[in-house]
Amino acid sequence: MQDCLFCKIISKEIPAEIVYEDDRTLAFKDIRPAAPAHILVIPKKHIPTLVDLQAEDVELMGHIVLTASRLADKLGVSEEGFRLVSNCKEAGGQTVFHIHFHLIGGRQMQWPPG
Ligand code: IU
Repeated sequence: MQDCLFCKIISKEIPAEIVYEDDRTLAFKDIRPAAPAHILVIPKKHIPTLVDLQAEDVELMGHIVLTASRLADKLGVSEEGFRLVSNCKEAGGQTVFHIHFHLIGGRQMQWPPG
């Protein structure tokens, strides 16, 4: 999608610190890390929000969660644990409208989130 920041990262028009890539997924370091480890895992397919998911996206979403889990292991945070979170629309705190999962780790998380 033309005006989507994350689509531009996928097409390499905008640089990012990419930590993993395959045919369906990209993972890169968040520019404003909320913890020692903060990676964004995104589908290459442009889907604006979780509300826009279709039945055909089930396998893709499973692939993203599995990718995040494997990355957590690679980052060394799977032993102590981590958080995988996706914000949806304004009230959910979403600021970039291309589905992404925050993989956050390396410190103790609190609940409930703000
Ligand atoms: P959010 O859940 O939509 O708020 O998350 C968007 C994230 O994208 C947020 O953590 C930003 O720091 C991050 N980000 C980025 O990594 N690179 C960018 O160029 C921009 C935002 I703009």
